[in-house]
Amino acid sequence: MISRIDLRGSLPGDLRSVLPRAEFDVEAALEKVRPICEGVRHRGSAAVREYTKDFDGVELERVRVPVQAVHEALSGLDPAVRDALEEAIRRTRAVHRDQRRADVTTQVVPGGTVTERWVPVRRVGLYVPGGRAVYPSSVIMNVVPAQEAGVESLAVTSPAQAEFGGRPHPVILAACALLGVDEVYSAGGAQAVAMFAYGTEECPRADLVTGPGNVYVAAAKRLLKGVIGIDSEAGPTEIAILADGTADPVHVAADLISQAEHDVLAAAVLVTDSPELAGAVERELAEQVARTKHGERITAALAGRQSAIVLVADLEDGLKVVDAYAAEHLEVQTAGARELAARVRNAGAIFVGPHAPVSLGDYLAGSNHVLPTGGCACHSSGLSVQSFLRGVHVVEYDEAALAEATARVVTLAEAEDLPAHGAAMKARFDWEIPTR
Ligand code: HSO
Ligand code: ZN
Repeated sequence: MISRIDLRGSLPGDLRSVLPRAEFDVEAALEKVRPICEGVRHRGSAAVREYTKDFDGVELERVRVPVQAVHEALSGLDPAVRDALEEAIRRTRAVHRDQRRADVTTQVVPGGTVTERWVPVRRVGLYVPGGRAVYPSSVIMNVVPAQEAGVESLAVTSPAQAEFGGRPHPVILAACALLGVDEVYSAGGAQAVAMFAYGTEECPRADLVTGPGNVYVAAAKRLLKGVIGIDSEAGPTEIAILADGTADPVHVAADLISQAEHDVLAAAVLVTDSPELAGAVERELAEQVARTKHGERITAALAGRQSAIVLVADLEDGLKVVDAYAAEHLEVQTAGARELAARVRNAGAIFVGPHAPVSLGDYLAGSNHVLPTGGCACHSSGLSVQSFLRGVHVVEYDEAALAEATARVVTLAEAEDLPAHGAAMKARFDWEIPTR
């Protein structure tokens, strides 16, 4: 059910081109989302409601969920789910609180300082997927870093669900209530991103939108980037496992299956130097998938071109492969896993050793599960407090420090043929201003 790629000979120069990857064509979706975004831009809430009717089959009177309904969702919440959500919030908050940044002042010269001031984005819109996937855990992963960054105004949106009276899933509402967020909208897809970008009668515009979604959400983010800030485009989920003969095939197979469960486009990639492990994992996959609830979806994901078992000559080559792949999630299940994991450059998050499955990170490790996909882990980070902060340089020089800098500024300004720049310096010291 899963294909093999044999790289035990010499590794190809362009490793990425031989590694599997999901077909996630954001470009192709752009033309579809463009009129939707324009509709919301010009017609506001009426357009959001119209698209919600078309795509989600729900007729909304208002896009915003009444505050009372958000609070009421808590009373219907299963106590065990509440306990688990609360513990997830506690751990996630502990990790993200430590990511806060202090302002840093550098004394450049006597009398001259530059301070890097970290300022939270004022208002953010957080997208929580809905439909087949109901992710209250994603509410936590978006809201907690924004709150810890000091974001003042937070709105959550999630697709309208016909079976819940047109509102997002009640556990999503309950998670919002637990986090103290009561501004929630029943909107998904491109129209939700456009609602945050342009604002509507019901929803004031936001400065930034974050959170994972489907290809239309990704396309809307690409289209509206600039009108609104975005985190990343987030494609289908990915797990890569770097394992040797010491790994337990039962665990490896279970972890591959766990992420394949998300989507037929989800990617599960095992990179190993052990043909024995490869064989054992293949047998385990067949056995475990037959027993699991979403077998069909998982089989499609494992059999898809985005998933594979990659055989390598040794773990050194394995490292090169996982770096080239730049997985959203990487597990290292080898002897000396810690040392090997420390040498990985490209991964959204790294799970070290036999006791750190991705499922732990999806819910309760304290780490964030909104992570770069599609190879973007070589240049981007997962969601964090930093995602909601902007660094602002604050420059303070006294008169003597400015005087000392003047000659060099004038020289550089003249070298760039921008004499008015130099003049702005000289003007402060009664120097002759050249006219041209
Ligand atoms: N693995 C997903 C997150 C998630 N898993 C939510 C379960 N619920 C992307 O990191
Ligand atoms: Zn997951």
